[in-house]
Amino acid sequence: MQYYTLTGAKRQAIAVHDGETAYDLTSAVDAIESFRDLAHAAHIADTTIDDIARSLFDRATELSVDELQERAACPTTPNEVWAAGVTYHISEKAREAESGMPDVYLDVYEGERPEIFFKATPSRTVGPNDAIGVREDSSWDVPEPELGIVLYRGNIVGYTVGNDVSSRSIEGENPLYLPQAKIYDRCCAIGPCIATPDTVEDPHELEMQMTIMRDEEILFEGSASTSEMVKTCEDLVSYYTRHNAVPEMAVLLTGTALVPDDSFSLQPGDNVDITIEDIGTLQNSVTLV
Ligand code: DO4
Ligand code: MG
Repeated sequence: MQYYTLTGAKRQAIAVHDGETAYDLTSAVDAIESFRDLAHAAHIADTTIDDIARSLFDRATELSVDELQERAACPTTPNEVWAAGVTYHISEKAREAESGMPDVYLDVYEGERPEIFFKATPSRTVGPNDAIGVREDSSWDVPEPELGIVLYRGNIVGYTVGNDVSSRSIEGENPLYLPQAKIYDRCCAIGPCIATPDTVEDPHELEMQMTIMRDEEILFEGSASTSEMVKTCEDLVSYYTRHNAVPEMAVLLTGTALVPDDSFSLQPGDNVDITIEDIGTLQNSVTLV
């Protein structure tokens, strides 16, 4: 099932789409108003999030699918967003090309230990239909479409679409500048929903597409599959949670499979659409930060 956090005039609500009908679960139980509340309830009841949701259907108000899309906000407020890098061949090649120190990227692409880095806090993360940021002190900026793993207490409870917006000029100057290339205001987007593992049967077989528009013109259009990833989601989660007291709710992005040509850089006013099979489309505009 797919879970949407909805903004509203009075309060937020958590809604679910089971493939046929959409339900406002908060209308059934006031105390459940976020994906985290559902995950918490499932944890206490020792059951799945989908089972908790199903148990509320007969008391919940039905919604139209249009309303889900129109009112969709950030699907969860993760305490932390982390990201993996150089998990696809195309990303490894792009990093080698932009860097004066290409060997570090080849070593991590081929190595057993993945590159996993801190990406964002809730204050730096935006949801669907909000603006992602490009830094004013950067000259080369790209969206990075990535499958996001949603974790509750370190366990996989769902998947979302993520955008690891990045400065290639800052990272390319020196790999030690990575935190500045990756972490800044509006550097991360997730959404439009969280699809639970029963809905995403195999996270390693998902088609993804990205389209970048400027003034009604398509500047980039590309597609890839998560089957091209050299690591598994389980591997990435295992390294992220190792010797690391992970927070209650986290998102782990799994690396980019799509890299626009080197001549491309995001500009304020651009629109980025990222679609991942079984999850949906994350749409964001671009602003200067
Ligand atoms: O080492 C740089 C990070 C690469 C990255 O974010 C990616 O491959 O998605
Ligand atoms: Mg990335």
